[in-house]
Amino acid sequence: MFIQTKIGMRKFLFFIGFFIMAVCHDSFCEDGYNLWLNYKPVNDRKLMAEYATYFANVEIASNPFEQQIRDELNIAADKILGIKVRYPKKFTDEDGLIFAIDEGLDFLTDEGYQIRTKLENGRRIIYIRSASGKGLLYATFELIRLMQCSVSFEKIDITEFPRHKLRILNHWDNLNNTIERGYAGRTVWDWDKLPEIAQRYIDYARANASIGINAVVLNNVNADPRVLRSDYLQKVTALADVFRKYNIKIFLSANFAAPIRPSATPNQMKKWGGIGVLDTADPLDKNVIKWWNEKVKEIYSLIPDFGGFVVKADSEGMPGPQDYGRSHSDGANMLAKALKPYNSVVMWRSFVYNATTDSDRVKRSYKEFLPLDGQFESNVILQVKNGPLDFQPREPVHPLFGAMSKTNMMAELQITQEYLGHSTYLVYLLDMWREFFNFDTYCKGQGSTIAKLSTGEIYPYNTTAIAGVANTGSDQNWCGHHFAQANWYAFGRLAWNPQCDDNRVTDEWIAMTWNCDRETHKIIKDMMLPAWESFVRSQTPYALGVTCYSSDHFSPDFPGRSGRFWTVSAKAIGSDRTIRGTDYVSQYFEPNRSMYDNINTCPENVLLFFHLVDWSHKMKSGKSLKEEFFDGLMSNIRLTERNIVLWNSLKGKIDDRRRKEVLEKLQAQKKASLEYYRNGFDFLNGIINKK
Ligand code: GCW
Repeated sequence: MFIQTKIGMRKFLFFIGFFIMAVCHDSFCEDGYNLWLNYKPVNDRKLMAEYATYFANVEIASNPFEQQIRDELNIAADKILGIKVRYPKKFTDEDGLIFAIDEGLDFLTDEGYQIRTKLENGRRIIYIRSASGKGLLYATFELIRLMQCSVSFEKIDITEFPRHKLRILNHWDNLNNTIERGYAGRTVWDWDKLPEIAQRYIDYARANASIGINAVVLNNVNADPRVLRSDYLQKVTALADVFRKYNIKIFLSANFAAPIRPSATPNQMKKWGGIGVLDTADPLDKNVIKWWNEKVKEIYSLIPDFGGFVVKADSEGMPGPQDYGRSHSDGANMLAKALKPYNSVVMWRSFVYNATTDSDRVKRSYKEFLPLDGQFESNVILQVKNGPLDFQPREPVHPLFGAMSKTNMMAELQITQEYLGHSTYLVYLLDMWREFFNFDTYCKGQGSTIAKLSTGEIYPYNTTAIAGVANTGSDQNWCGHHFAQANWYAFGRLAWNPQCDDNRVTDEWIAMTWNCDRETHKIIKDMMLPAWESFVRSQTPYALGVTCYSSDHFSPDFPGRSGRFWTVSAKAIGSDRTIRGTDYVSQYFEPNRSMYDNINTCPENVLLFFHLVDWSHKMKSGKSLKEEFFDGLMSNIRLTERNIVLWNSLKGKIDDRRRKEVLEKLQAQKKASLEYYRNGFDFLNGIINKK
């Protein structure tokens, strides 16, 4: 009876709290800053009351992340439930949450966790268990996510663990605060003010932790060597101190020529010079080796859990071992040896396309790296872009995946929409990454998918990792476009588990970000899902290749790109990469090689990447390539017009500022799509009709 009254009172207070919150809710405050951690009362009051009962009785085992767990529970309880969390000295005999360390769960790694509801003596206890505090931190965000998605706590039974050990955001951020291929303002790191800490760093770390990202490369792979200078390392240390609290490790992009003396004309790339006093950066030179060993030692004295380096070498003007007649493995191994005593890694990028290697650009990276298989130190990871060309809207999978069996490999995906309409277009990338992970390389027979390779199920990589080039910046909403936040979110969830349920990921993001009713949710999803495919059909039909302008990677330039990345005539369009052409197809395992080689078995979505196809070629739809191609060119216009109508139908359902900002983006997208269409249509149609 006593208990019943107490529960009744709690419910009463809860409803009062809810009422006050609902009245005070100011939709004008929404600016996207909170991302998916946009804690709001959920629509179902009964559920809210249920959640509230648990938060009155919380016990957290002592662990290094205890404070962050408490902070997060407190924020969520305050904003979602309008209550304060109670942490009684002694766990009471009511419903409650128990966060416990259970070393027996180490088979889930130290980041995995279980969340289970148990009925004990007529009350419900939710046990949140992990082998370490890291898992408890991730479980906390999961628990909050359940509330944001209106899932009842009555019967939770969740077991989770990450499939990649390192889940990394690569920032292409420069020390002058600009971002290469960034479309959301300037860098989040205020290099001038650091080591002073800003709230934004903490919120950035929270957002990443909430989706399981546990590593960050702070600076551009086109690396300014000064980031390794002692004064910059102080700034990096300050960020590391913040991020550590959220289980995030810091990595740096290292300029291979850092040991040499500064250049008299510090310009860019090779002309930068280094930050040292040497005349060479030859990886076999003993002074160079000594320089790196000392630099690494200095870094670890400041950041004991420093993650390691990422290196772009001998690529697009960046210095590298080849400048000294050495190989990629010589270069990578020298750095790897310096890092080995600290158990950390070098992520060596495979993005090279030296013209002397092969006349077909897409063949070059494979040809340079495959012969080095087996020559890399065990703490080197080869970081390979998803496709062989360069983050195109659609490309086949890079053939190095699966081909190198004695080298740790990791994928580099691009979250920032360099070739996907910047932050002007609404393009949801989950399906693109799904296609990548599902690809079967056949390297060890059927079922050798990228998802399995990447998570170390096919070859026993020493470390598994995945990187996404970040789309964050100083814009209030972090990503420039409110919908671009979805790509950051989806990347994190895929990095955690590449075989996650896509539908669920999308639904979670919508529910957590927009806090909307069911109908609105459906419309938002409907706007997102077709966007990637539609973009491909308009800008890289059938994986044709680059069609955008060379410097901005946004404006249309079909005329300028034809003859370079693909060919077109009145008769045909595409690239012949078959055995009879550049023989790129032979970089794939069978049966992929034969499948791509044959125009009848080559999947149509990559047809023009592999074949030079007659305009009159009959497609599976029954239409000619020409008909389908030109129809597809219009799909971005059609989709954008439709999305504008859908978005306008949500007036009154979406908070004002975000609604207006998205509408402005959609209108800009419509204008840009029209321009793109005209450029493609006029040029190609002109060629076809040329007498
Ligand atoms: O996609 C290209 C970009 C460059 C980038 C390079 C790379 C960081 O246009 O801006 O440089 O790839 O990945 O190294």
